[in-house]
Amino acid sequence: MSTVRLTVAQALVRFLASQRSERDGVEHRLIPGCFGIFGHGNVAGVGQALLEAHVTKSADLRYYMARNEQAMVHASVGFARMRNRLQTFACTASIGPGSTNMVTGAALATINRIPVLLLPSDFFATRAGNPVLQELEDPRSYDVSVNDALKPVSRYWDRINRPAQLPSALLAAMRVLTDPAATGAVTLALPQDVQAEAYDWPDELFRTRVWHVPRPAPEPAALARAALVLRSARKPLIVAGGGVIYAEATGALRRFAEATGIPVSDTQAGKGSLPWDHPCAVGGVGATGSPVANALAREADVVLGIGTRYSDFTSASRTAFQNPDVRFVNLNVAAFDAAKNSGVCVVADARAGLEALAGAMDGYRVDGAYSARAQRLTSDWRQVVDRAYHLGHRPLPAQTEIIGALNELIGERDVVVQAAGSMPGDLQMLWRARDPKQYHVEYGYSCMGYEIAGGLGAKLADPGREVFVLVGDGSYLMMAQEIVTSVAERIKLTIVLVQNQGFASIGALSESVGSQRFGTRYRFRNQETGLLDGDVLPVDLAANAASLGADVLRTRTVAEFRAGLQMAKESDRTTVVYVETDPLAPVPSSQGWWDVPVPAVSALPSTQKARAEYEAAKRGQRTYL
Ligand SMILES: Cc1ncc(C[n+]2csc(CCOP(=O)(O)OP(=O)(O)O)c2C)c(N)n1
Ligand SMILES: [Mg+2]
Repeated sequence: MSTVRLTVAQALVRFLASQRSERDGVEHRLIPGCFGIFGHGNVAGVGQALLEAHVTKSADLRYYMARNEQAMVHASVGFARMRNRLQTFACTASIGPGSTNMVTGAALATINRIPVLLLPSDFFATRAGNPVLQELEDPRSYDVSVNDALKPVSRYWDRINRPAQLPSALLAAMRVLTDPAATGAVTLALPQDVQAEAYDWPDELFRTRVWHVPRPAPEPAALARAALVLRSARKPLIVAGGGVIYAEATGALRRFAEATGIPVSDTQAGKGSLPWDHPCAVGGVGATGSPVANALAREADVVLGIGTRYSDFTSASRTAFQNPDVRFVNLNVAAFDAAKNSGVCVVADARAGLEALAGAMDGYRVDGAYSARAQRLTSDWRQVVDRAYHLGHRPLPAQTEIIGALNELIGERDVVVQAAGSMPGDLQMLWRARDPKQYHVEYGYSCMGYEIAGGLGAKLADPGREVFVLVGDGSYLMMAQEIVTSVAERIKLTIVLVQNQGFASIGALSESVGSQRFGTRYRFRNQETGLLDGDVLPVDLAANAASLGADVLRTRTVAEFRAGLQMAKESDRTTVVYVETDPLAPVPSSQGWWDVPVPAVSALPSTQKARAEYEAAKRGQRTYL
């Protein structure tokens, strides 16, 4: 057996550069690059290995420097989501805070079922000279490290205490990254001393390896059970989730919907599964969905969930589907999701499953009156959206007008990126998606701070598309620093910075639960009331963005905003289009509910009133047993 002598980190880099993924006969680099921030934990290990690979051309793994470790995980997720989970990035971080900064990113990746490879550094395996700077000491055991915090948020987690452990860990990591049912964050913790240790590696470790991303077909008996239930349906509704898009099943979905006439609603991850103006498209479903999809959901006798995990937003906290006889048929690559709501489980790839289901449903078509009702509701709703897009709200524009302006300007293949605040809800309700990759809203973790970093990854994944990041002032304040990375790498983003002086979202939620918008505005502390309801703060986020190297366009009216967007689109530099909006401007109602418990006892009349409404709404909650 011929071997090559390399350090653990050098072997890791060489291995990662040789991995490929394949689906439908098309191969890709599985891990085309590595984000990182160096510290004493990785500068001489993984850092040296990346440098040596570059200088000696022994491995091709480009290094991208991020400005925050959480953000580099977000960027990797943005990248992997754009590439339909067939490719992702590695992320190297130093010991301690660099590594724990990745915990939030890892949770986001795992919850959204998006692959990302995390390489946190760890304390000395030999324990020579411990505690090393930033080491957590647990008096009960030296076998504890802060990287253990990554265990519950990783789908595979390992620590490489000896070089010989590396090959099996690497193979397990690649298997999980490329398994659509198991994927998420994968963590290989790398002790600082082990990274630099040399070992004689078998040549075979570095051969090109192709990881086949499967399209499992449904079991015939499961397919028959699903078809039996679906054929009995008089008012069926499809819920299209992210799995439809990741599996590139949008064409199969369109054909299935056209053949059967079943209306198609979508989730935050599934929006764009059908173009918004397709005759079968009825918009977003659930707490922030469209009233069209929600009206159909209320009556549906069979719900066909495809690639959805039925989050509380999708099910309106289990109030969306109110037909007492409602049954679920769930097509999902993960058995865990397929089994939800006591559904008929069809464990399969979304595309393979839809194609098989189309065959099994041959000849079935929904009643003409049902389709006509869906279309009537849809055309009424379109007028509501048109009005929200052109509200003419004064003196500050409404957020719905900003969304409308962007929707009308964005190119067919361009991408909008968002994650948290009041925008995901407004977007799910109002956005007219034309392309399956256009609507990039991270709503599994709804993580403030994903926007700019995730947008960076999305643009890196597909430089031919314009990427428009929508970010609220709250999210911007949490994580704007990747503007610097975008400038340094010349990865152009258009960032729409929506300033409404605080949390419009949680403010409205607070009011609805009787908490009077307490603590949701960015204001001076008022000496009279003792609350944060004083004057507006002298904060200038546009100036902040300019200081990070972006071009900045300050706009005040919708007309100025439209002109600014156009200029930003034509520019080849990262541009922030800044606009102030009215957080209290009206938004159409989704007719959906979200379960946020209101205190059962309170001295505040606002809370008591909200509690009464809460108890009434709670009675509509179903168990779907
Ligand atoms: C990291 C993180 N912390 C807290 C929250 C809870 N949260 C959801 S939206 C929101 C406010 C967002 O403010 P902003 O970005 O200005 O958007 P707006 O609500 O004003 O549209 C908060 C605090 C979250 N989603 N993510
Ligand atoms: Mg805000």
